[in-house]
Amino acid sequence: LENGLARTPPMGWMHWERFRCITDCQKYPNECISENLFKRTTDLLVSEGYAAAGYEYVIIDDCWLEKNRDNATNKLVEDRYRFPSGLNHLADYIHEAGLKFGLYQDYGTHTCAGYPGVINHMELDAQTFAEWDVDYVKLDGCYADTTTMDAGYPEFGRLLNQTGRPMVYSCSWPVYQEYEGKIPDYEALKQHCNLWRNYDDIDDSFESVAKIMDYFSKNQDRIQPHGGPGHWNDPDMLILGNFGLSYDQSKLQMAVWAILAAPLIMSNDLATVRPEIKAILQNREIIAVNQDPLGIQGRRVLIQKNVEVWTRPITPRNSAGEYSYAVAFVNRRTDGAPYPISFNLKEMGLDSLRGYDVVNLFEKSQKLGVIKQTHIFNTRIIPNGVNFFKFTVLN
Ligand code: A2G
Repeated sequence: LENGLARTPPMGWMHWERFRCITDCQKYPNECISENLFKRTTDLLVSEGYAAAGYEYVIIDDCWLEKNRDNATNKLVEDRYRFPSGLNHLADYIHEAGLKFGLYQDYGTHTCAGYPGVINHMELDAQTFAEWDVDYVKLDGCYADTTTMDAGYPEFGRLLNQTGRPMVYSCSWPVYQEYEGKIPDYEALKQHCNLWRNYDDIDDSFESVAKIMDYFSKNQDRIQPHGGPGHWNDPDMLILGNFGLSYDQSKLQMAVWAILAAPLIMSNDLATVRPEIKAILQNREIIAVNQDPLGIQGRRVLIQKNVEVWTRPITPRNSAGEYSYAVAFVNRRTDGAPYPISFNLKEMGLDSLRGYDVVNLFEKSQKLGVIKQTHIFNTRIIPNGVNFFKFTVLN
C-alpha cells in the first residue's frame, strides 16, 4: 500500500502470542489485557533499549473490547474495567514515549475471541480509530464471508485513508482465503495493505517456527516476489523471550525473520526477557539486515543433508550493481554434534567475481576476511541452530 508508511518492515510489540485472551485481572494482574500491560510494555520498550533499536509500534491484539457496542452511538467501546482511562489516554501515553499505537479489529461479525467486529460499521469504526489516534490497524478475518474479502478489505482501507490519519494497515485476508483453498491475489494485497498474514498463527514452540519457515520456503515462488517497501509478507510475531525456544532456536528465528524481511513484532513479557535473548532482539546488524532499504525478501536457496541455506540480497551494492548478501545456514538436523557443511559461493547465488568481505552477525569479532566466488565456504552448525553471516560485495 503506497500510503508512505512501512517503507521497511514494521517493528514493535503485540500481546497475542504471549498474553492471548487473559481477561481476569484479579487472578493475573500482570498478564491481563489491560492498559497496565500496555503502559508497562511502553515503559520497558524505552528503558530496556528496544525503542532505540527500532521497535516502535505498541499493538493491542484481540480482547480489548466490551462485548457490545455503545447502545446509543453504535461505537466500539473498550473494556471499561481493563482500560478505565480510555484508549485516547493510552494513545497519549504511548505517543509521549515516542512510540506508536496499534489496535486489532476483525472484518467479520466478531473477532476470533468473540468480541464485536467491524462488518456493517466500517465507516464508523475507521472514524473511531482515527479519533483514538491509532497509527496501525490489524484487521483479522474470523466470522467473515471470505468471498467478500476481496472487496471488503480494500473498502476498510479506503475508509481508514479517508479519515486523513496515516495508519499502517495489516490484513489477515490471505490466510483465511488459503484455508478455503483459494490462492490470494497478491497484486491486490500489495495495492491495499502494508502487510498481510500468509499463514497459521505462531505458537510458543520451535515446531511452530519451523512449520512457518517450511510454508514460506515451499511457497516462496509465489510469495517472495511480493514483499517490498510499503507491502510485506508477515510470518507472524517474534516469540523469543518466552518459554518455548532455546537460546540457539531464538537466534534462528531472528535470523530467518531478518532474511524474510518480516515485520519484527515481538510478543513476550519484556520484564522477564533474559539478557542474552534481549541481545539477540537488539542485535543492530541483524536489525539492519531486516530493515535493509532495498526491501528485497530473501529465499531458501539450497538444502543439503537437512541443512538449509537462506539468502537475502542487501546493500551495499558495488559499482557493477552487484548485491551484498545476508546468508543464514540453518541446521534442521537433530543428531548431536555441530554439523560441518561446505558450499562454494556460486552455488549459493553469490557470483560476483570481485569477492565478498564476510563477518559473522552473531559474533561480531569473528571476521572471516575476503572470500572469492570460487572458494569453498565451510561452516559447522549446531543442531537446531543457525550461523548467520553478512557477505559484503567488494567494489
Ligand atoms: O486471532 C487470529 O487467530 C489472528 N490470526 C491472531 O493473530 C490473533 O489476532 C487472534 C486473536 O483472537 C490472524 O490474523 C491470521
